[in-house]
Amino acid sequence: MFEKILIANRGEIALRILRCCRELGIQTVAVYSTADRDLKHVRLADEAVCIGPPAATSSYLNMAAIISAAEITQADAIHPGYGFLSENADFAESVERSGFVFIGPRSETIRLMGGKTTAKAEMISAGVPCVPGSDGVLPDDEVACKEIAAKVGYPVLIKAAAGGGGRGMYVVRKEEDLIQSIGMARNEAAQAFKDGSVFLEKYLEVPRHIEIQVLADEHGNAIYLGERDCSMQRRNQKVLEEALAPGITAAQREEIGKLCTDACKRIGYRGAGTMEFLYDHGRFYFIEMNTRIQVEHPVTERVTGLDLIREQIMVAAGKPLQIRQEQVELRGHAIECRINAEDPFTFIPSPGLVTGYHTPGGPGIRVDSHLYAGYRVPSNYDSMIAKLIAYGPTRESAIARMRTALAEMIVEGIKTNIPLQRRILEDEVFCAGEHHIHYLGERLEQWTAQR
Ligand code: MV4
Repeated sequence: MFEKILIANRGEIALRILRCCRELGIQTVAVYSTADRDLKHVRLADEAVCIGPPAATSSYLNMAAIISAAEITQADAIHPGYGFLSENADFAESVERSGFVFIGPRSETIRLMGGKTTAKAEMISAGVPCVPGSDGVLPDDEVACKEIAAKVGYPVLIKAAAGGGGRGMYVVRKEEDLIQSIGMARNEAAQAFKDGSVFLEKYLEVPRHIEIQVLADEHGNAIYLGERDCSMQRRNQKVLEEALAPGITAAQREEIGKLCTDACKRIGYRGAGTMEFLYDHGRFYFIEMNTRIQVEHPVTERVTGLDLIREQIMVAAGKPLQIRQEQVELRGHAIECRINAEDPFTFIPSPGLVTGYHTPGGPGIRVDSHLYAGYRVPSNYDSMIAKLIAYGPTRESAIARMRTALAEMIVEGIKTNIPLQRRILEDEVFCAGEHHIHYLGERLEQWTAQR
């Protein structure tokens, strides 16, 4: 087992990883920017190394600085958390070449899954259902593009092959707009990702966003840990996630789960991963794979009883998975509310000094947060300050516990989105489990108009 792990992240996930290392008897190295000297995990870590100024590009995205910190402290492995360098294949490769273990898949796997068309081609080969669309990237020939779109059927969605996070996507509803939209998508992709390749898919108008959690080791074992519904989002930022997804049957789960683990075995996947799907009219369509631990992993931990960070570390150390698929029991329902330092209705970030902080508790409540009274939320990073997770034997009981927890939680000195989360928990469409990816955006327009 590793003796020392460097945590290449900040905030709640850095603390989450640190706690796991403590439990496993592994020494920890925190790396931090000059804006983050007072982070809770920096104080708790066995060693801490300052890696640069506040701007993420100069610190948490500075590969050389992080690898130097690992060398100086003689760490064995690097845990990248989520965001920052977690899905950067070049970073994973540098980590490997410098003689450290990257806690995640092999760099080649990250590269393969990082390309949307390459990932999709792998999934098609593995028999995983995908959204109908172009066979790989679109050609330059305009007539050929029109033929492809006509065959797929309008509306179509143009996406960047190298992209992520929904940038540079264009919905095209009729042939006369196709070529112009492809041109705009190419320009945006070339700008943002230094690669202007685009592909197209049938546009699904009102899908749900459901993702399957997988875990694989380097000995050819792979298991699925049920799904999460992440449809409650705004501008590609998830707001609330839950496990399991409302309305998905055990038979559907087993079918899609098996396909996902087969795909993992095919590509020699290692570690924790998430296959993202759009769910529409009772069917799953693969869109992307995330090769990192995700923000919303606690809801899966709660319904499975597993510690996903622990599993990531074990698998990265070369240990075979100790759990077989038949032993995975999915029990009850878990909901996560992301608590952000922002205005609850304008979404304008609200960094600053936390003057008072009280966390909720009681049965089925978990709070993952690095906050404490006296902590100053810096303006340089993501505004998420806490994750509130409520569990109950049923979805209704998890909702009831989450309402109680949100009412109990106090964060003073800064604005938070707790009032927004409380409204969502009272929303009849959410409570019926009938929301989709565009629901929150639409509902917010109504709430804003009412004010
Ligand atoms: C789609 C789609 C509809 N049809 N693909 C957005 C981000 C990227 N990860 C994939 N995305 C979408 N792909 C087809 N063929 C709608 C979206 C989409 C979306 C997906 C998941 C979660 C939130 C979303 C918000 C807007 C659009």
